[in-house]
Amino acid sequence: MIPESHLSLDAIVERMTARTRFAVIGGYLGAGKTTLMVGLARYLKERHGKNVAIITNDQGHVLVDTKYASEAGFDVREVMGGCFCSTFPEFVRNARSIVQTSRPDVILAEPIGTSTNILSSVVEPLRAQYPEEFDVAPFLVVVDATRAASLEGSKRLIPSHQVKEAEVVLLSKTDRLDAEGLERARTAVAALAPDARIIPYSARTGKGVDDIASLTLSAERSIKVLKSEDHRKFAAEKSAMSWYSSTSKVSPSERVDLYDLATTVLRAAADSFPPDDLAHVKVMITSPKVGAKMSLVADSVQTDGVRGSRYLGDEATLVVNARVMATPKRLGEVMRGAVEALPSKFSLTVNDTTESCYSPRPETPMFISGL
Ligand SMILES: Nc1nc2c(ncn2[C@@H]2O[C@H](COP(=O)(O)OP(=O)(O)OP(=O)(O)O)[C@@H](O)[C@H]2O)c(=O)[nH]1
Ligand SMILES: [Mg+2]
Repeated sequence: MIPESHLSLDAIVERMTARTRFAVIGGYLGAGKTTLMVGLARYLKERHGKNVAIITNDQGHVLVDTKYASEAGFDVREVMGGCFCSTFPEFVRNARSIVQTSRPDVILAEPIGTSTNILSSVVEPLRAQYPEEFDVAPFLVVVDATRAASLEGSKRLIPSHQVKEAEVVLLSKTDRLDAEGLERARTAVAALAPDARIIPYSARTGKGVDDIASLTLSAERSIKVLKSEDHRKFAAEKSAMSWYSSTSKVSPSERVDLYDLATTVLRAAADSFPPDDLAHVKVMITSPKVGAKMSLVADSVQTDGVRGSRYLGDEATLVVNARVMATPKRLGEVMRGAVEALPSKFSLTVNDTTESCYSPRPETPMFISGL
């Protein structure tokens, strides 16, 4: 972006009164929302010179997603304490504050992965109530292409409901599928959202990211109207899931392999719960010199990013976020146990751990259309 000191007065006024392009990127836990937001933000900055800001959302405590996006160098705001739908004023306050402080060309916002009725309770109110401030892009929903075929006939209501809300479906992880698998994923998505455009992409290879960037920068607006589903319908599914988040200080006495450290925590989750119940477990380790982030989604462990060397020699912060179909008691025991057991497996101490573990309270959406 051209610095304000190099612009004419007219250009400064235009920039100050211009509406900010706004894209809400929904989709289920582990689908690939944060990876896409950070990749897209980088792409828009490097290829198009655009300044991008990010809003993350969760129930509470320290978020791996926020740390990951901040480490990538973007202005990030967190909306905590529940879904954007029940914290809408805070969501808008954050968006306005970002506009004031970093004047982004684009804001990308990620609702919690179990969010429902995002089109009617967030995207619609945003475009209807703030038309002079925000230019709202079609509602984008990320769907994990490797799991799309199982949407049909699944007992779970939330993932397929999210697809039905989409104006554009972004099919992620296509690098892990052959042509036949991709076709199956497309067919499954089209059956749920016949009116939605489908853009397959891979955050790994970059394929398709240019199409998403073009859409993000286009003048295309969100127009879809969809009757809200009764949010009580999803309550049991949401409350069957627990949220664990913790931060700890990790001090190695000898150098420790970051992959081994992160994998040990993920392995404890993988060994304790069936893959279908493991929505998303994330581990991030950061110190001034090094950083690593790894994730477990169902039975798939992936390294999402590394900074510096793969060995940790100095004091670091360890953040663990786990979203699992289990009771808070059981999830807490497993994840706390995994962190507490680290000193018995590596030459390090773990101190100052803070944690939260609970099943989210039912949400109260502020705007419900057509119930
Ligand atoms: N192979 C592959 N992996 C991907 C792709 N996109 C995301 N991932 C991986 O999928 C996992 C989950 O990605 P996230 O971006 O954290 O998913 P999310 O939707 O933000 O998840 P929540 O915040 O839990 O709702 C990570 O291990 C990513 O590296 C992709 O296109 N290809
Ligand atoms: Mg995320």
